[in-house]
Amino acid sequence: MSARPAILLIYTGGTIGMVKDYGTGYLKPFNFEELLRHIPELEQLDCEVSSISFEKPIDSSNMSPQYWVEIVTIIEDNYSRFDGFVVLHGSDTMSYSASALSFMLENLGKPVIFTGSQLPIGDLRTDAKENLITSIQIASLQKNGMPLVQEVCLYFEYKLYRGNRTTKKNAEHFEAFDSPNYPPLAESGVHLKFQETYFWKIRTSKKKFKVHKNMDANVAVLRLFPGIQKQVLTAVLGTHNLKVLILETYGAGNAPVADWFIKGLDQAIKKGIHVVNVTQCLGGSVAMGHYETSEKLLNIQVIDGKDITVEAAITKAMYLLGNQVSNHLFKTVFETSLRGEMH
Ligand code: ASN
Repeated sequence: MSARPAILLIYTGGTIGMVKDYGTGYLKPFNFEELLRHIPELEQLDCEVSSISFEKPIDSSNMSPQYWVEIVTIIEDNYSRFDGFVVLHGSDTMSYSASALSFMLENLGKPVIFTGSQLPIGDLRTDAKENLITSIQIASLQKNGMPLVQEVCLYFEYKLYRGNRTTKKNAEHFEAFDSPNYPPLAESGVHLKFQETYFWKIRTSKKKFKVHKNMDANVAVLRLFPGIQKQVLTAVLGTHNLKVLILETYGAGNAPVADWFIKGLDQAIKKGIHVVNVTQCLGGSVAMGHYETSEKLLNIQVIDGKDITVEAAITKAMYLLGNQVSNHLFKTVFETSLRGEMH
């Protein structure tokens, strides 16, 4: 290891590196060298910054599990040579990617910090510089010769969050993310203040780093709404090869008690489809059995998503399916916190 921490910047795309196409008026990604040209401040940081870019940077609305594999492979190939990683990513699906990587990188002993921006780096009022510079600083911090942060995080607008606890909450404000069920790991003001008691590293530090690349995307999400029709449920559950259905329920995990609804789910579960109960509320937790309207879900063995975000639930499902967790263990493993994604 070099005396100055070595940080690898991984550029995937997103608004941070976009320019306006004057022909069409749309924002589209441009190349990484261009992006770096806008941040001469990087030279002043007390670490060695190297970079690697997707061959074709993407708007993160085009994100997919194949790209997650590309990112984790870059991290795997460079793991021993770098002290920390900063992933530049579009904000639209950043919470999905940060959640996915938290599962794909098991026993991570180094920081992987996702960041991006709401305005392109070339814009006068950009939020990109602060986000990027502070992310690199956080990634380079050491304590007793070890990286201070040893988990997948998301840094945006002065706050460092556990990545798999975040959700994008605003398309306009610079404060685009929230972590409704878990406190920020750090806040950046005049000083960078860390809340180390909330860090995840304690449970992982002694075990060997392992990268998982099989993500099985045979999952679906169904958000309940008053008036939902039977044929909608039937159509979703009839999806070819469906293995996990994430059910976005009301409040503390409540759902209609109508026969067609419960029977439909029950039959699907008996056929081997896993149904996960996640609340559509921004904050708080599922508490199955608390109300009569969730007791039936409990009885038919619906999985308790507790206080997990939908983003983390989807990517956790893909990860568990990809790792071929057996059908009879799936519920127990899903209900266990693997990377601090649920209580
Ligand atoms: N559409 C952009 C993206 O997610 C939004 C952003 O980065 N602010 O790539």
